[in-house]
Amino acid sequence: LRSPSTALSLIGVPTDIGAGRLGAAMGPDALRVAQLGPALAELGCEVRDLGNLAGPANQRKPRDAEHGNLRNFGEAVAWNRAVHDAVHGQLAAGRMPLMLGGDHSLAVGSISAVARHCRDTGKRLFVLWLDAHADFNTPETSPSGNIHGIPVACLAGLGPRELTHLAGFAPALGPQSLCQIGLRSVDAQEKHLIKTHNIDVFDMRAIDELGMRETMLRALAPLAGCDPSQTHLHLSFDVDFLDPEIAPGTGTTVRGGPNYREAQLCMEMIADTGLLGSIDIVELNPALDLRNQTAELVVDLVQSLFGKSTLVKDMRS
Ligand code: HAR
Ligand code: MN
Ligand code: MN
Ligand code: MN
Repeated sequence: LRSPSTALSLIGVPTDIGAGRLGAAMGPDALRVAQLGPALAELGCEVRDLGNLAGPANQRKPRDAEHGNLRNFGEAVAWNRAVHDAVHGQLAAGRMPLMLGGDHSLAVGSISAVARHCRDTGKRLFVLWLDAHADFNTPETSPSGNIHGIPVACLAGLGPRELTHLAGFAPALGPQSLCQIGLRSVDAQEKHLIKTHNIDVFDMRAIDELGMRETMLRALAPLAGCDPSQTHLHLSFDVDFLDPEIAPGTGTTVRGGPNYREAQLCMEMIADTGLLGSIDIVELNPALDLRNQTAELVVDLVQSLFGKSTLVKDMRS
């Protein structure tokens, strides 16, 4: 059970610098319009909205051979430095950072900061990555040059030094500390990297075959019995994890994702670990949404992450 006084810091990261299309920069405000802060305060969290981080504008630069053949490289590094510093600062102050993205490139900054915090404090880090995509391209394998397709590789130590070494060491994340769930659009070379790095993956085929409950039991098994004072669970939640029928407001939808009830169970089982220490909410794109329904759905799901339960016989709800 989560203590009722979780000190939560909302950090807006209004950028689409790593994405192929514009609009994710409006994600933080869409989440505020959907009342994310008040929804969590209602559950007993002590919520502080720190406002938005600042960073360079998206000039939609083409791939640049001088910068690892990536798009908007310098700008993405600047955003990630800002994210890294903000997240590390909040963790050091004993607060739980919740990133309001922003595209998924920001996870390089946030997770590298969590890794640094865990190294500072001797905690064990575990990252759950909910996504339709693996985000495990390297600059060499990336078909698009979009930096939101490479954060996992950067965290695993593959990629430009400016992104792999934000924490001051690399890799920020050992492959055994990562589990990916919901994948259904993975490039051939990403599959190869996932295999060689032995990443724990529960793709949609696995969810179809096992069901969400068994998937989550297996995904969270490495955390069974972990002491909350010595374990930090980071959730990186790409909105395109969800089926596009319920979550159209994101830039790279892929059909065949988890439905509403599967997503709720996923969140509730993460909440049940009591180990959650930081969160990214990424790839929400209000320009593609209908009446902010995707932001409202995300708020609903995040409430479940913080202990709002559909269990009837549960005193928490
Ligand atoms: N794999 C593709 C690429 O690297 C697409 C990545 C897509 N986007 C995301 N990330 N939304 O999860 O370009
Ligand atoms: Mn901590
Ligand atoms: Mn992603
Ligand atoms: Mn994705």
